[in-house]
Amino acid sequence: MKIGIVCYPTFGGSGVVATELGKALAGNGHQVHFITYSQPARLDFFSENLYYHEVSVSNYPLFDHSPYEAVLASKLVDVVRFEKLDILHVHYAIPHASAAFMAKQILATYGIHIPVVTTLHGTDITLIGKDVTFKPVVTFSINQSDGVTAVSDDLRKATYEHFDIHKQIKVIPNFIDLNRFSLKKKDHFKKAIAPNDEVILVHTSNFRKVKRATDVVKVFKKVNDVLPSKLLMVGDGPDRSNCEQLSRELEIGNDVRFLGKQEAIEEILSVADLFLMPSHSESFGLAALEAMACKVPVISSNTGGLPELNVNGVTGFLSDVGDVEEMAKNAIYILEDRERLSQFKENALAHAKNFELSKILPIYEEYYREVLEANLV
Ligand code: GMT
Repeated sequence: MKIGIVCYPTFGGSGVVATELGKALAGNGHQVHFITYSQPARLDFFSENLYYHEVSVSNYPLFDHSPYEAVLASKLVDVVRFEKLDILHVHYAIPHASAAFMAKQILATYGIHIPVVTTLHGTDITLIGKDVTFKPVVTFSINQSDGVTAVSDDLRKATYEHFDIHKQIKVIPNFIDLNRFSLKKKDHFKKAIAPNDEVILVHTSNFRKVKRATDVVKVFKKVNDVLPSKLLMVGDGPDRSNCEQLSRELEIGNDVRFLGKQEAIEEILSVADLFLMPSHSESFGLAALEAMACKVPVISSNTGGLPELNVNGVTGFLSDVGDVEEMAKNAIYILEDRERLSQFKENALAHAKNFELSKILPIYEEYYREVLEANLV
């Protein structure tokens, strides 16, 4: 198949999923065309089946805000026509689904009928999408998509709850490439971070408010009071300085390292004993799956799709959003006993295997075929 993929080319989860999916599809012999405003973060190499089309955003002085949706739609028309794509797969509803709808209408005037699959990732539904400023467009463009997928059952339910959707939504969970995300031998790094064999806790995110990264610091403080431990904070974003400030105030600054944005997440996860994800909202929690694949158990909130990923008492523990007391208690329970810790680590990997790329990729391929067949003209 010739597949067009539209996504945010950033470090965010939806961009990562879209890019990894495109790479895997290309590996399976499909021709994959990425259409984004800059090179996706994990697409910095050459492959004969992968193409990248840049959407250049105009800076014409009349525009206070560039009309990205219009240039994206024009680019989609161009790529579909001249590369003869079979299907468009857009990740994140805003504004990709509506841009694809517009492109589809324009293409119809050329006698080209291209099906559009929209994958909902989370905040496009649960946070920003349901805001009145976007809601009519999001509702319309989901209903106009030829196929709709959501990354968890919870997100599917939330979509039906918040929007008037009359389309079937198929749940296709996110996936993990176990060749990349697996426990690596990183003894030197471990020694440098925890010279006295302290346990290592890790948090990775974009430090947006929704991640509640300051709860990570609060949980760690309680763990650090009873267990020799270190915390690695990976990523960057609006809440990072609040976390830095809080760790100074709590006098744990020497045990907390802020590593900023990192590419080789799997190497950092390879030295970790526990992953913390206290998010306010999380449709899936890809970062937690990456941790589990590297044998790291997870302490998370019980919001959104997290209970579908983190099995309470098996791969880690779930608590109510903001319950730092219970999160710390559970973290200590896992970490204080090396044998127990090692059982949780095994369980985390065993469950991560259910989301292996090789299991999820055929589901997407089959879904494309179904949508194509249903839309034959
Ligand atoms: O969580 C973020 O800040 C990024 C966001 C995105 O849209 O890129 O992630 C969402 O999509 C990921 C991939 O499907 C999911 O793993 C995340 O749980 C989801 N984030 C939220 O729902 C807050």
